[in-house]
Amino acid sequence: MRGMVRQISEPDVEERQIWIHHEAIDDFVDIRGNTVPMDAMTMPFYIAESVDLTQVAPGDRVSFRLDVDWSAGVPARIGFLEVLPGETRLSFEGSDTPESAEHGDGH
Ligand SMILES: [Cu+2]
Repeated sequence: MRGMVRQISEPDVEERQIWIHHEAIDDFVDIRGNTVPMDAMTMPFYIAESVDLTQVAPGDRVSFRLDVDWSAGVPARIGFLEVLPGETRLSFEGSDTPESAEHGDGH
């Protein structure tokens, strides 16, 4: 998945979270095993212990893998995340929070 970082929780909280405006996901599989497309949106994600967020900041474009285990206490966590080049173009088509509206145009 890809998206833009909006916010990162303080590093000392028990369950770290990162808010990402993610692109549309065509192949999200829900708890019943149904494939349910998800529109682009900003939402919080839990993060695996192993993921280093020290080089990640709001405004960064990122690529990440969401690990889903519906039997776990926290069913979905980001297990891998990397920062993409700043010029990476993301598509937030269908989103209720378009990138241009939040950041203004021209950068
Ligand atoms: Cu979402």
